[in-house]
Formats: sequence, C-alpha cells, structure tokens
Amino acid sequence: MNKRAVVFGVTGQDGSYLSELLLEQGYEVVGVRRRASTDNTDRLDRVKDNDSFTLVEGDITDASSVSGIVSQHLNEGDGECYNLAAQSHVGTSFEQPSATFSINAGGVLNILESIRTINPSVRFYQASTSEMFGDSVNEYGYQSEDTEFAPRSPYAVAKMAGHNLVHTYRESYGLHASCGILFNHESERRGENFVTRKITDYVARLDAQIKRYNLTSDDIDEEDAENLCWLPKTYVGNSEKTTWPKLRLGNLKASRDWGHAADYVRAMWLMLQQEHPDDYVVATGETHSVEQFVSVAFELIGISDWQKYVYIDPRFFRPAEVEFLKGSYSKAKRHFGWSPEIEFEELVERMLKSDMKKYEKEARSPVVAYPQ
Ligand code: NAP
Ligand code: G4F
Repeated sequence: MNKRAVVFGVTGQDGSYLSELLLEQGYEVVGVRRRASTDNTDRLDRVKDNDSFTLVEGDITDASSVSGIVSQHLNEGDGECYNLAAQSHVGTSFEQPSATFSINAGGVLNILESIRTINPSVRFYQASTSEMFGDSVNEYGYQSEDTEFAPRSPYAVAKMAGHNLVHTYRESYGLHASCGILFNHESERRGENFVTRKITDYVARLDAQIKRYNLTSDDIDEEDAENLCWLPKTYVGNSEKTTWPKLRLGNLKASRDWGHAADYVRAMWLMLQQEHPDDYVVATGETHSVEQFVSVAFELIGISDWQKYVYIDPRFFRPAEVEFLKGSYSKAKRHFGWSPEIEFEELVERMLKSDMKKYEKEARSPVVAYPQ
C-alpha cells in the first residue's frame, strides 16, 4: 500500500510544491483547502488530475473539521501530516492579529489534538519560521536552532505558540512531530503581496511596456504616476518623456535569507523520514537586502538606475521590523544531507522570467489597468 500524506494549506506556494514531491515519491496525497468563493487551485494544476491526489475541504481553525479529516484519511498506519496552513503575511498580522493567532496557533493545536486522539503514530510537520528569531543573532552574527527567539509581530508570536505546542505534544505524548524553522523561500508561485514577487511582477510589467512602446530608460520621466494606468503619456517618436506608476515599497534596508520553495519542501519531507522528531533550520546561509533584490531584478532587464522607478511608501513599513535574517542549515545538512540547490541570482531570474511570460500578451494590447 502507498504511504499516505495529508497536506493542510495545499493551495499555497509550499503546498503545491510539496504535493508534487510527495506524488513523485509514490504517496497518496490528500490536500486540504479551505472554502473559497471562487476557485483558487491554480497552483495545483500539475497535481489536480493525478489519480493519487485528492482535494478535500477543511479549515484548521475548526476542530471538528480537522478531526473529521484525520479520522477519515489518517486513521490507521503511520501516515504523514504536513501543516503548511497559515495566515502567512507578517504585515497583515498587524492588521488582523486575532485571525492570525487563531489560524497560526489554534490551528496547530487542533491538528495535534486530532493526531493524539485518533492516531498518534502519524508523523507531523509544522511550518515554523525564522520570523520567530526577531532581531536575535548568535555570536557569529546569524541564526541557528540554538539562537534565542524574540518574536516581533503577531504573526511570529502565533507561530511561536504553534512551535511550542509541537514541543509539548512531542514531549508529553511522544508524537513524531517536527518543526522546520524555514527562512524566506520564494518561487514563481509566490503570492504577489510578498516583496520578492511584488518586485519581479513590477519589473516584468515595466519591461513589457518598454518593449511595447520601444522606449529606452532615458525616455522615462522621474515623475511618479500613482494614478495613471500603464499607458505612456506620450508615444515613441515624441520628444516628451513618458511617465509610469512607480513600484511602491517600504523598508529597503531589511535583509533576508532567500531560497527557493522547491528546495525547501524537500527538507520538510526529509525531516519526517528521520527516526526521531526534531527542529531544523532550513536556509541558504546567505543574506541580501530588499534593495539588492530590487537592483538584481532591474539589472536583468538592463536598467541600472532603478531608483527612478521606486517610491518609498510609508504604508508598507511595519510597526516593528525584523531587520536581518541569515540562517545556518548545518544541522539539516549533517542529519539528512540537505542543502539548497537554487542560488539567489537564479531565484530572482526564475521569478522574473515567469512574470515576463505572464505579461507577453499584455505587451501587445494597447490599454492596461493600473496595478493594484
Ligand atoms: P501561503 O502561500 O500563504 O499558503 C498558506 C496556505 O494556508 C494557503 O493554502 C491558505 O489557503 C491556507 N490557509 C490559511 N488559513 C487557513 C485555514 N484557516 N484553514 C486551512 N487552510 C488555511 O504560504 P507559504 O509561503 O506556502 O508558506 C507555507 C507555510 O510555511 C505557512 O505556514 C507559512 O507561515 C510558513 N512559512 C513560510 C515561509 C516562506 O518564506 N514562504 C517561511 C517560513 C514559514 P488560501 O489559499 O485559501 O488562502
Ligand atoms: O516578503 P515579505 O513580506 O516577507 P517576510 O515579512 O520576511 O515574511 C515571509 O518570510 C517569513 C520567514 O522569515 C515567513 F514566515 C512569512 O510567512 C513570509 O513568508 O517582506 C520581506 C521584507 C520585510 O522586511 C518587509 O518590511 O521586505 C520588506 N518590504 C519592503 N517593502 C516589503 C515591502 N514587504 C512587503 N510584503 N511589501 C512591500 O512593499
């Protein structure tokens, strides 16, 4: 019989990559999505029609929904359960702290309780996060499993509660429950309101418009066009300058350790294949500022004066910021041979190329809407 895995948060970035990996490994995968008013399963295009993949509805904040799923799909044997479901946006957690806590902490409790009471031999993965470190660094200036946690957002506090619940259930009931302390990981499927995807999406759109109107960067004005659509004020051949809406960003100085999601889901799976449950940092060991990400993305379309296109908008600053993340993945490497394969420049390029494909068609149409 094939091994079975239940994936909570299957419609998200990581849920889609993990489902693909598990199916490749011969698992029967049950993906759990919450009810949505319209279809939100585009990221699952590669797995939806696979006979070993089943999509079911459920919400981790609803204990009876979770226990129903665990008793139906993980009631016997040593199946695996991955909790990737979360309100995953740090900025949003300041606006919706209560919803964030109920999903990111209460949801974990519901899953752990279901496993404990229905089938304690199920192996459990919890999506913990480098945000839990806040501004802590170790004596070498980075973060590892032993670095103190000092959460700085409702998101991180809720994730810490989930993390501690996993420890409690591991120690009290002997569950095989592991936490991946994952640093930022992005991809072509990253949500558009995370900074990396927001940048590549803008740069791809800019590139499409520059090509559409056959412009050079010199033809474009410094002026911000917040309320204009992506239609040049003047057309090519006219001596007047063209105005574009700018890329509105917050803190450019923050540094993140950015990897690719496809690499990181491999680490999640490997954690559950270990004899003993544990916590592992998953990271690249490199850090780059948001500004560097911006600069690399613009360079890829041949623009070096990116400052001209960026507007620093106070709306995107957070009440408290995590300024610096750089993780050491040596424990994951030592225990199960994991290391990342996709490097920073390749990550930016892959995301940008994927967004460029999206705008190829738009570049040929005359009027486009102002991006939200
Ligand atoms: P994501 O794209 O935002 O996906 C989150 C998923 O959770 C979505 O499928 C979402 O469903 C689902 N979800 C939200 N609330 C739910 C609820 N109440 N019940 C059931 N499902 C719910 O996030 P991601 O980037 O894939 O990250 C996966 C996990 O890793 C998250 O827990 C995140 O906090 C954590 N993490 C991410 C990173 C990173 O850099 N990506 C780093 C460290 C940790 P909808 O599609 O309906 O919204
Ligand atoms: O892309 P971000 O929103 O990711 P953030 O806050 O680091 O959180 C992500 O990584 C965590 C792991 O460390 C995950 F747990 C979490 O679920 C999520 O996946 O912001 C990255 C940085 C921040 O310093 C932010 O202040 O970019 C800065 N930033 C600057 N301008 C912006 C913007 N962030 C966003 N989202 N939008 C901006 O316009």
